[in-house]
Amino acid sequence: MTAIPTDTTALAVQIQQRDRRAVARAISAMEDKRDTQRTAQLDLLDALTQPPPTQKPATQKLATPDSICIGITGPPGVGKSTWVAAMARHLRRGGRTVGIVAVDPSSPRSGGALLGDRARMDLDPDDDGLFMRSVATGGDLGGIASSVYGMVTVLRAAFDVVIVETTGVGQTEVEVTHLADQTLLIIQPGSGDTLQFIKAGIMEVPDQLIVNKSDMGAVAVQAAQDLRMALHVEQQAGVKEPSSNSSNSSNSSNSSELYVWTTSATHNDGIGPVVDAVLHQVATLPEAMRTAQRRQRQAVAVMNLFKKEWGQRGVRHMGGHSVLMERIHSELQRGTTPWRLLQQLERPDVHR
Ligand SMILES: Nc1nc2c(ncn2[C@@H]2O[C@H](COP(=O)(O)OP(=O)(O)OP(=O)(O)O)[C@@H](O)[C@H]2O)c(=O)[nH]1
Ligand SMILES: [Mg+2]
Repeated sequence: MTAIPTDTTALAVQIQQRDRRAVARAISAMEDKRDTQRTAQLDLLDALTQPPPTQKPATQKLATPDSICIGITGPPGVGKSTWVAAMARHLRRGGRTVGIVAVDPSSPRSGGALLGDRARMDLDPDDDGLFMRSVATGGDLGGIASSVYGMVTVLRAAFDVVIVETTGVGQTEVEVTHLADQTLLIIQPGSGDTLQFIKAGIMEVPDQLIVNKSDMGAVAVQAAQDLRMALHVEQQAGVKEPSSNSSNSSNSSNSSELYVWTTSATHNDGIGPVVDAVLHQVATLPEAMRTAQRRQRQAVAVMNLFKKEWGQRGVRHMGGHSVLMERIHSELQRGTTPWRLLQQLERPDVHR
């Protein structure tokens, strides 16, 4: 296990200067679940999100709000990793640095497959502006969700764009998307996924819908049409019956804003326009809205992580869902970082 050095401020500066070894070390340390590491992890995350003391070098960045985090999700095998690689190449061509966390549900251990992944994804192993790390979940994404949160913060401090790939469309994958400024849902033509997403209410989640493997021809065109139709129907229903779920209604995305793209990741077709549209949308969002949106997503993420740890009993102990949500919101508003807040909440008996 990699430990964080006691001088977290120095490590934070190295990360902000994109020192690869520092980034790799901090990323590995975020996976360390030992209590003894907790304080150092929190100190580092704080240091990464506070303005540096003086004389900021040109390369130095803050973890927020400069950088952009994009979530890529979708069922197994739809081409997410191929898509992420094409996206990374596009961003690098445009001069943006890129950090990638690929959450892998099948791999039994993390990190080791790093170089293999890079080669498999056809990414330049010597490119200093690109960093990639695979994270194994051993099938339990819930168990590592908070580590991924930390990793994203580290990468945000070092790179212009951070991409998080998660496989699946279950509750936890959706939760991970709360880390992101935008979430892209990738689906496979002809798989029947469309129907599944509508039934599962997943349509609320993504900011962009992508039918990949457009090189498959008619079946891809059909899948895109099905999705557009489904969105139209959902939109109509939404007008008649507004969502009563508060966490959904405040989600920035809604079906009327969604656009269905078709791409081919292997043929590098159609990816650039999606990526450019995403960057444009995030960049042109007024600062106040962006802050509000990020805070809302953080609040949902904190609530979900808290529930995962303490269950409904924990929520009741904190005075019920709405009291707890209100507290989370006001703490975030006051500038408490999500991980500090989570730590406070994780010890409800001490902090009440
Ligand atoms: N025809 C076609 N095949 C593609 C396309 N994109 C990806 N593939 C293929 O689909 C397979 C799965 O691709 P990955 O990128 O590993 O898919 P993934 O969604 O990351 O898979 P998991 O991480 O295992 O869930 C590979 O054989 C790719 O070559 C595409 O646009 N067209
Ligand atoms: Mg993949």
